[in-house]
Amino acid sequence: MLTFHSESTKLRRAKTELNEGLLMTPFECPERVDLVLERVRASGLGPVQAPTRFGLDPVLAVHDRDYVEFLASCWEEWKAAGMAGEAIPNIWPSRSMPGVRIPEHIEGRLGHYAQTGETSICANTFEAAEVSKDIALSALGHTLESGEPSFGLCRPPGHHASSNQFGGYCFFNNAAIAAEQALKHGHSRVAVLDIDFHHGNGTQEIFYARDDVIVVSLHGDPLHCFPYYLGHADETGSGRGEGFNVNYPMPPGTDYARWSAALDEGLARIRQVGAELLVVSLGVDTFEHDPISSFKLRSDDYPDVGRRLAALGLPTVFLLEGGYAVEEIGINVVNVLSGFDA
Ligand code: SP5
Ligand code: ZN
Repeated sequence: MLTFHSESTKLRRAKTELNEGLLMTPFECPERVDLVLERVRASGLGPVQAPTRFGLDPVLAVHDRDYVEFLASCWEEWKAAGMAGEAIPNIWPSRSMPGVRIPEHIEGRLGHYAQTGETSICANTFEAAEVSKDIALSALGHTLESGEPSFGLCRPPGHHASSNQFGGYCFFNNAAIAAEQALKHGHSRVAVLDIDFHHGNGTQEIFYARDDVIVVSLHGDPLHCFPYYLGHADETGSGRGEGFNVNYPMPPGTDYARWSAALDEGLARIRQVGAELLVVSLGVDTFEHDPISSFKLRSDDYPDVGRRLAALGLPTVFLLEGGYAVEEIGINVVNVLSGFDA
């Protein structure tokens, strides 16, 4: 399998993440890329290739222009306003003051475009997000041309990013951008399968009213897990999209037996609707030792995940989402990919 990678994904190196009431070194750190790449190389998965550039048009196909412009200028505006640290949102248009007017001050605009407060914007965040979606689009391009699977070593991740908000370490929704491009290329139905521990709320929002992209997500029950406010089983899509959003929330402590049963159901639905291409939002924060998650998947469960995905028989693009701070991130990612290739 071909891997797409760029050192430029490491341009974003945030210093702060608000976690458990403390400003900590972010879980979503550049070292993640090195750990995965090291394992890709060591395992003989296949060649590693640099992405090509695609510009912002494919981004604007899923994200609002004002949101993209905000991301492009946020850090410079934040510094120009004399702020000492990184751009951390701390005020939102909340239920009691629903905002329709976008403020001018960067502090107010930051809250307008943010879902969450843990993700700070720092130097080169926009540049890294651009490279990350170029990796996704390059991987998609390879799979479209060859029919062969590909792996985009994306960073920052994407699945929490909605049409107009960042959060959960995500800025551009790489999987949504790739799915949308696959449709432009001529496919009539694409599946996004999200196996990151966290619900892919951004991907869900982007395609919620549509039937040309089916979104299936397996994740920690939002009653107990980030992103808390979306990801319930009764969120099934709207209008013509009804039935094309499928959520499998599972409780903390979920092991591979339970998780893989949900996976099989999700795969059956993807098969049933006749999807022609599969985009996998590949998070390995389902791992038993992940520092911010609570599922119990083990390293030797992951090859079987890859085998089950391969059995669908679809052209497949894997895009990295979450998976944190442990040596095993590389092992677990490559276990899925090698299981698929086997
Ligand atoms: C792409 C992705 O996986 N994003 C996840 C973002 C989650 N950020 C908030 C994490 C909150 C963790 N709280 C941990 C409590 C554990 N004791
Ligand atoms: Zn995650």
